[in-house]
Amino acid sequence: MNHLAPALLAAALLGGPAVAQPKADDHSAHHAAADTSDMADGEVRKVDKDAGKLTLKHGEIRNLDMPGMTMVFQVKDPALLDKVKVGDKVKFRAEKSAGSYVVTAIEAAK
Ligand SMILES: [Cu+2]
Repeated sequence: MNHLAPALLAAALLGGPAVAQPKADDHSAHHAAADTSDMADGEVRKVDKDAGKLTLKHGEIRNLDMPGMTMVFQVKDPALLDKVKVGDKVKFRAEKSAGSYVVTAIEAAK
């Protein structure tokens, strides 16, 4: 009986690639957990509170398949604009909604 244990252990280890690879391209995992690893880097270029818009010079946005550039975003909640000012380095999350890009979360980068 005992000689079977190592084989079963090996099978168990090899059978769990989903949990063994934190870098796996698993979207459901990072949507479920509101972690910040998925956030893009940016620098605030302009804040337009009246229009609810934000201009960011941003790095790659992986969830949108977008390379780095400077562009205007809408914001999901105008209160997000109170958290940042021109020149701030930020981490943010953006989503595409009805043909425009919307910042859904933003925070100052440390
Ligand atoms: Cu862009």
